[in-house]
Amino acid sequence: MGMFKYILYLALTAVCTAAKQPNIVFLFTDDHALSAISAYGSKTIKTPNIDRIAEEGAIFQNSFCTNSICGPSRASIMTGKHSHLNGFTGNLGAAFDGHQTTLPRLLQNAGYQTAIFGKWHLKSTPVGFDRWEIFPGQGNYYNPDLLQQGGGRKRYQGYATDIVTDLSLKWLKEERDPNKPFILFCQHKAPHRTFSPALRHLELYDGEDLPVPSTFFDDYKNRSATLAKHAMGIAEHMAWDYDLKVPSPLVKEYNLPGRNHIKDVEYPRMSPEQKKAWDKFFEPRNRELLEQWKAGKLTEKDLALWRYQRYAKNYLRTVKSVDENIGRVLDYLDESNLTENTIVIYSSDQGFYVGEHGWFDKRWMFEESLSMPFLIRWPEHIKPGQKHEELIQNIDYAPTLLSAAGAEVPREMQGKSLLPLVESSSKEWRDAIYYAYYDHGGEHQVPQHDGIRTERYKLIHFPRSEEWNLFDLKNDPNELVSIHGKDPKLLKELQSKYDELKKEYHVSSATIPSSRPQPWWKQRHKLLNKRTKDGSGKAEIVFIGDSITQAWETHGKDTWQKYYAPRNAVNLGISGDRTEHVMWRLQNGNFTGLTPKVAVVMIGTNNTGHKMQPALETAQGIRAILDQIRSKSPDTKILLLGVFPRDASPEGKMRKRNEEINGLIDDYADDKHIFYQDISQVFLDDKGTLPKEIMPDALHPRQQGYQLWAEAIEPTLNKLGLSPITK
Ligand code: SGN
Ligand code: CA
Repeated sequence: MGMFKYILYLALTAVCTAAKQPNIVFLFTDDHALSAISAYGSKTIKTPNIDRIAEEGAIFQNSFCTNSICGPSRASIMTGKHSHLNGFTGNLGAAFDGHQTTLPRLLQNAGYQTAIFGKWHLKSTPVGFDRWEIFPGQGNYYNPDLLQQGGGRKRYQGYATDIVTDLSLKWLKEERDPNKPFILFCQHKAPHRTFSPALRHLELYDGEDLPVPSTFFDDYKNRSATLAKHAMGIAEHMAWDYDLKVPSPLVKEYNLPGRNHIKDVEYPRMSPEQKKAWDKFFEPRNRELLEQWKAGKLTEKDLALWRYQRYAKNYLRTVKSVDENIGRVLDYLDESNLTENTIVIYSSDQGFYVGEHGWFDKRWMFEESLSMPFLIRWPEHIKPGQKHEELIQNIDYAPTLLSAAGAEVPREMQGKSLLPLVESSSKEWRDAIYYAYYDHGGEHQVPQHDGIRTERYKLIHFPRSEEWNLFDLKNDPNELVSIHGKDPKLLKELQSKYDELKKEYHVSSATIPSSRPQPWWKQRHKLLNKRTKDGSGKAEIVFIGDSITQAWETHGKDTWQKYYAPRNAVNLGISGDRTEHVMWRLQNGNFTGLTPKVAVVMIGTNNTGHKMQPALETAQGIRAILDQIRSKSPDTKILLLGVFPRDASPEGKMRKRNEEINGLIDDYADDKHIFYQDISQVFLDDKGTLPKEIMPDALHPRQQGYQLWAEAIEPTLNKLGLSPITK
């Protein structure tokens, strides 16, 4: 081949390779601890199929979640953003807004077919998937129901992990278009609570004792006082029947001490044959325990250890089914010649405690639950056998996959592509990650906290008890002694890193849903919930905001009567609210069931007035509110108003800050769902001053101000579908 031809050949291969988008198989589980994967050095289980992904690709030893709980972790994966920006801060909050910028939607735009099977758990209907079939909520292990794309649900006979794999393989083999690249999210329930194994794995570990973690009898000393208040102890908080498979009647009959407050939900779903096999295994083993207890042979400590063994074995048995099913998917890729150009990832929404600190569950920022497994294989691009130490996070997944697909990574995504690490062993990387948990209290009594982890240290802040904890992971890998008081210099250093990261990720109070403590506020929130309920199906227009909105009830009353009462309008304003309070209200009933044609949003001036919050933070709070309304009522058109002017003089600091906010939020208009209007001018005189007759305190409009407001937005409301008011 001549030189010219050779260069042409090289160029053509480059073009062809670049154009060949990889397929993606995202294998995902719920609550899978690193301690239960042999590639991560498990002492208790062999997971040859998961390990195979690491052997033929790369494994990340320092892989973490943004927020150690199900929905939030999944939302971070979908959006490439931390919880406070994607709006899904906790399982207890609002549904995920799938209309924001997400990985599946962007991949669809890049020509991909997208499918998801199994656990979704983001409350809203999946957006951006050509094909989906998902568990309602947490889903079940035995004979599970799956929500159907066309509506309704379907019950499958069998074990969930097998069924989710069957559906995934069926889609790969028979349903997708073989000429297009695809992403498949194959998402299992296992090994989540209630830790119910497949029948074929019941005998695994039978008659053996698993090693007990060295921290099993943790005394919770030398760390935050909140630790001892947990409700996730294997000994104290697991239920005999529900978690440990010792049926309630037996517990009562033998007077077994310990919680027995919930009944197993899986057993009643089983077929007679399944029940028979289940009982055949558990009954004699339960009897043995009960007889020993009756004979006075067991101490409390013995019972705690028995509970640990029963729990850990069942947990690991469910992992066994995951590993086998991953083997099935890898085999299929081999058989169909897809292996070379398919990215395979194995990960789980967070880690888990399998006895460490005496616990089950997750949430705390300790290593066991902060960690996420992350293994990636892509034979065409990733040299096999790589072990990585970089600090990675679930916000990195979307940028990684988008880059691999040749799609642009939107600037709003906060993660970074991992491809430079695995393809070219780049050394440029972050030196710390930020973590935040928001579901304060709740089922397992874990307090709100956030913090950072560097290669060697972990700093945790507990805002409600105003405590700091600091761990040296090198000398204290089990995180048993906080050294925050012993090394003030180090504490300070890490605190400034913490501040730096919070700034970098735009963590601010403005986007974190918060309630207010005053009784009158709670009272009014309840009243607004009632208005919401009364207005559902009737209200054509809803106003959301702070005191300026609330005062439609006083100064604006006459105008309201004329313009909005005939449209069954609902006023959702509360005096003194900032963006974070409105978010909390929206998550707690203040919009549920409302489907107005238009929602008018005007909020943010208290973020300025109370704390001179940076404009970008307030704007992000406003964005989060828009997302919430969108997810609650997708057909409602939102009229976002520029924050009203404050400070009499155009040179006023707060005036300028509000203008800065408006300069950011006008971008949120897509003129499809969100419309923006700045009516500031109608309040100002020709010098830009706020006249006293209109806003005597240079913040709250008087009667005339409300009339001007209504007149200014009326044409817009008409354009958005409200019939003109008959005067
Ligand atoms: C359920 C579990 C909890 C678990 C949460 C969150 N209780 O509420 O033990 O912490 O899910 O898990 S259960 O009685 O319903 O099993 S998550 O994985 O969805 O975040
Ligand atoms: Ca989970």
